[in-house]
Amino acid sequence: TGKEKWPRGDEETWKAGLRSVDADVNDITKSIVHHIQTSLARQAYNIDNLGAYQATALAAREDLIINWNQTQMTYTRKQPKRAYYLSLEFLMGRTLDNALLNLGLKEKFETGLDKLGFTLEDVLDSERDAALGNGGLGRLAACYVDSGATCEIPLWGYGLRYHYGMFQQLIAPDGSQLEAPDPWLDNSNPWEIPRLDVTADVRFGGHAEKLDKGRGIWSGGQEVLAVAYDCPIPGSDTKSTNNIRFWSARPRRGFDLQSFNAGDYDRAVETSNSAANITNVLYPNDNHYAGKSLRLQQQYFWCAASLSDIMRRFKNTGQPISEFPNHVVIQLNDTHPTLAIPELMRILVDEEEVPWDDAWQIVTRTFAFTNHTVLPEALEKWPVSLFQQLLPRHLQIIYDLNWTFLQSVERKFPGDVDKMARMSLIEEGHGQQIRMANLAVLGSFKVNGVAELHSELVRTTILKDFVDFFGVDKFRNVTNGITPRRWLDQCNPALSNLITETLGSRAWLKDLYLLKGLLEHESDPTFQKKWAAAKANNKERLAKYIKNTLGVTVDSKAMFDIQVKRIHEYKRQSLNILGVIHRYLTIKAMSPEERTKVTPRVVLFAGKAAPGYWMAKLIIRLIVNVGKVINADPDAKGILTVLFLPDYSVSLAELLIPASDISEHISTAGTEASGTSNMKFCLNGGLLLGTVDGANIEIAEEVGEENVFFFGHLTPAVEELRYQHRYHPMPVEKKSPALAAVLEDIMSGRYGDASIWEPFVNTIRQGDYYLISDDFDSYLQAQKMVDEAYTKDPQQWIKKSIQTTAKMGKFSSDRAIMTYAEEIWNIETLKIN
Ligand code: NTF
Repeated sequence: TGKEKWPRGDEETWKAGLRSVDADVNDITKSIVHHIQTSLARQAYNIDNLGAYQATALAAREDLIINWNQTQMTYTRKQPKRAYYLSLEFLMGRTLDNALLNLGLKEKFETGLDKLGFTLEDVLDSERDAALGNGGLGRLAACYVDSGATCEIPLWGYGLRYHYGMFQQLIAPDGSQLEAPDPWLDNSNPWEIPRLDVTADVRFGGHAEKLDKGRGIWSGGQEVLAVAYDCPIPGSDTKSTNNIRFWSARPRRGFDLQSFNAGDYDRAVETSNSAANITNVLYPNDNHYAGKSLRLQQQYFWCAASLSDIMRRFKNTGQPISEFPNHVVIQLNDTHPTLAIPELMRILVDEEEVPWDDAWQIVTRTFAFTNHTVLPEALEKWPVSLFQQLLPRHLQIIYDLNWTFLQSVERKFPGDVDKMARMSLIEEGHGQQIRMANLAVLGSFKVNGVAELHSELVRTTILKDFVDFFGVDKFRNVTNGITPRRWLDQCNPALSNLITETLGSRAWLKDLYLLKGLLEHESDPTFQKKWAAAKANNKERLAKYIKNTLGVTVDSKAMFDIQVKRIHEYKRQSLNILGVIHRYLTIKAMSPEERTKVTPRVVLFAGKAAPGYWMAKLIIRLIVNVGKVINADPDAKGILTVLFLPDYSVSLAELLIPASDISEHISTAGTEASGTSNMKFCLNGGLLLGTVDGANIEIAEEVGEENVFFFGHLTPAVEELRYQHRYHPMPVEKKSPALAAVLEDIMSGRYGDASIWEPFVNTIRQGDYYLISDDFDSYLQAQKMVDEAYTKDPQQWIKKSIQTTAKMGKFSSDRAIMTYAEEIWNIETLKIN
């Protein structure tokens, strides 16, 4: 109303003390110098780039916090329905550049830093990535919170504050991946605000007792303290600033005093260590379930702390508990947070004394679940024995839910015991296991996949029984998206400036469909030239990085062909490197005269392999060693360069993606749920070479089939082909002589002893689960078309590039987050003044 009473002290004095929100360059330099002096205890004589970064971040953070406060106060006053995104991974990358752009303060900071004797570029480069995620799933969460704030949706993230993020990747002299820890908090993190006042107690172990009417009591065991660290998430060109709350584990009462007094110092320290261990490290598996007890502890710790926080906030509204689902919606990012379902049940039934059936109504109106993979090896199943030990009360609740659930399945499909067995929350057999996906579906009101094809596969394969039971309306699609702020404006200033200059404003950054306006200019030679110049500029920037880090000179005039993503057999980096060897053999067989007609290529790979994924590591080793041979061969000089760039990260992606002419997204059909880097490359005007899989399909629909290079078998063929491989195998020599020659070349010892590569070659010769041999020839054909399109008509290529960018509007994460808000969360936007 504006007439509310000032809550404390003298209003004028308070207001005079508030920091100004429209800072000029002078305010900014003052603030930076102030932080250099009083936060870092340094001065002009002993400040370096890292220090300048820290002071700059602290200065920018002030603006974020002012907006953050305003946003949170508005939420508290207006009590909108709020959405919570529970994700074990937030792959944030760097923050400073993004914050300055979103605040609209980048230029002023640049000028200010210049006056203080620093370049903004060096300062930005001093920031260390926050790598609290593995790959697509974690980066998606980061894009979604960016869009939530930008679209002014009351959306918070909840995650874990790992002390060690994604490991650092080193490449040994023999080409193998080595892992080093990533102690990312060592230089302190200016973007987090420790909330030592915001805590939750989380219990593990002990015993559970059942009372009447489904209620229970859980006691004993060990309590761990969760402490909140808040990370402000600014929207673009709005005050709306949301939050990710990261939990950190601490021992409940310092040392275990009893053991301490008994003189058992070691044991005392051990207990305290074990509590803090919970948030020590991110599990480095992508699309793979490993079943580690500490991981289950992480999941429960995070779910319990987040729900207690959400419940406390809900109770502050003064609403009756039955209103909970009208105020709160919780999105489960994959099955990792599924424990939130029995945990909310436990809180409602055991603590709030809500009758069991009413509680289940509340729970099933609160949660929605996103599935991100159909790969069977990624499905989470926890041993019942582990639950018995760590979460005895939750086990009881799950058994009770399952009992009622299976009865209703029996009523709907009488006598279908196979169906019951498949749908049960418990998998029987050598040691019972809890199926987290089944529990997530049962406890959620909506379930979605992340691209059209993937959502259809979810409905017709892994969750078919549940579709039959609940009806198809519960199962939706929300195609993934990416934030155009980071993935074009921030990472590609050359192109972003050209687009803004051409369209006449920056509005496209918040309404990506406006890029369509570029089509008007696609045939304008001046515009085409500028477009090509932006790409050339980005390729030179990358070439410089490669020179500085690997000492290798690459020709920035060559075609840049890039495949960057986690190393996984289903993503088929193997297909790419086999194709490279084929290209190399072809070049070797040419006369010097013929070689002058070859389209020069630089083939770049980057990505991490899970430390326990032996075959993925072998594939890295092969790529590195093939690169060594080719790059040293005078016959290939100037026409083929192959490099593996170590330690792929968000920051490295920001350098690579704007520099691609073509990028590869070549998964076996039906295996890549969506992919999101495909969207990033296309948004930056790189063309796509891919299989008919995941979001590639929708990208082709948008940009036009004529602008993508598709190849390979389609999803429906995959099962049949695998069957043939098993029961009617055909030798590679017969199926693809080209591939046979490549495998033979590998086994010749050219890239190192054959015994090293034999296990890899055998995966293709025997079984070939990912259908390399089936897709190899059509892959080569597609590559040939890429070569021809690039060389024969460069102007046409530029036009394709312009058209691709112009038609990528659909893939903004703003569209995706608005779809969640409108179709799943039933939530409204809220303007912050
Ligand atoms: C990944 N899934 C998928 O493999 C990608 O295709 C997709 O783009 C991203 O999710 C985001 O939706 C996973 O990381 C996981 F964990 F589900 F396997």
